[in-house]
Amino acid sequence: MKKLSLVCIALLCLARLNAQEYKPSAANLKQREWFNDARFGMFIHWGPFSIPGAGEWVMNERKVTVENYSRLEKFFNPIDFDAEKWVSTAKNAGMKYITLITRHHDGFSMWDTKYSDFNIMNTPYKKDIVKMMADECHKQGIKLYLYYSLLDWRREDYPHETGKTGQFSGRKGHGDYATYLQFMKNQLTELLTNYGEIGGIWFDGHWDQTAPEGAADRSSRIDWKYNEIYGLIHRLQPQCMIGNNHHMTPFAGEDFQMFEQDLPGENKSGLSFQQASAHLPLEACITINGSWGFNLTDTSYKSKPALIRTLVKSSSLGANLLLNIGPMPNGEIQPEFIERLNGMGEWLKTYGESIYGTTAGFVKPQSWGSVTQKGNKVYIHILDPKNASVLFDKFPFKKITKAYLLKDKSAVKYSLKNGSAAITTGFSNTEIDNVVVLDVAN
Ligand code: JFZ
Repeated sequence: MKKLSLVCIALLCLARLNAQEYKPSAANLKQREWFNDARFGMFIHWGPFSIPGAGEWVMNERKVTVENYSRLEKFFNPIDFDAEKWVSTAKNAGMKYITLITRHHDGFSMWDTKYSDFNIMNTPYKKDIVKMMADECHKQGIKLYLYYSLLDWRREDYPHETGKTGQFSGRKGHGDYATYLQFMKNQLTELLTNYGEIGGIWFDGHWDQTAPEGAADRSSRIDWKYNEIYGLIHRLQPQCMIGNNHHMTPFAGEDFQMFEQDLPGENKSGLSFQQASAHLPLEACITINGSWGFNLTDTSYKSKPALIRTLVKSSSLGANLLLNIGPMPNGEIQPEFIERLNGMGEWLKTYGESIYGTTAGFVKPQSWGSVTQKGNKVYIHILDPKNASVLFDKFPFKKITKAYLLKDKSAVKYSLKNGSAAITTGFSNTEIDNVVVLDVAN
């Protein structure tokens, strides 16, 4: 009996260890570093859901049955899609990677998959979007990350009975997670085998099986068996970073942490009660208007200055900004998005030094602006130009050897006494961000 319980305890410990112990490979750590330096990426929400022009949740929101939704397959014919244009748009915006929807909750696969008929090859378009994007990204030196939904509003084997969403799709059968899991593994194997190097997989949909964000108990109603999914991904492509938009503390096996419509540590969306990880790379995904997928009536576009300030603020919190576009059903990106992206790229030509490769500032964002750092340089981003000066009570460096505007290198007045630093600003201009560079030493 005693022996048996000892064996049980040993087995339990082993199981715990297995669940918790995850040692990222050297290639993975290197990719995380690259990601941390990248700071700016493009999220692309696109697929047959773009056709109704009502966002990517249209199937659920309009209570469209699987049968009726399937009609979209015959309409999806994005004749104006041009991978070269999309990737250069991202590149011109100063973005370093693209996160592309491969399969959203509606279950449509944007690539030539053997495991579902509801895919791009069965549309009039008949061309593998993921392949075209992967080839072009590799050609232009942009890393490709893939969004993959864990939740499916269409498949019978997805555990839909316990799902929070997808209840109006007309499914009658019983979910069967074992076959659904195998399906996901098969599809992920395709994505990680046929499209060259993939920067990461961006999972989403876990929350379909939990109480809402903010609830005390967010445990999942199903066991997703992430160790099997994550193990497969890291085996196929060790550098491939795994992130999961579960809005919780990262699980073992995950390589970055994302925040949805929020900067880390803020919870304006009501989706981000989780704390920012102290050691994993962070990413904030944000929309340009209020929608992820193309929305014909959503004209609430954030201004270029607002978007630039969000990029600055996320950098100052040590996070990447994954800025979303929802291209139109014909494959074109709407002019309001292009205009803002180009504007951000222009700004980054001058100010990129204070964004790329930086780490979080020694202080959190303040009412006047925020701070990023790189080596012996501290970048003070004065986002509110009304401020006459900026004070740091506990300046963490012993010396400031020089202070100047990043824009034109013109000198800026400063003082450093008894550990307190003051930067005289008082810029009477309308700059989006007056970046003051401090050369510091210890
Ligand atoms: C998820 C997706 O549902 C959405 O379509 C988009 O892809 C975004 C990036 O990620 O957003 C969510 C996730 C959870 C909830 C709402 C939107 N939720 O729990 O209410």
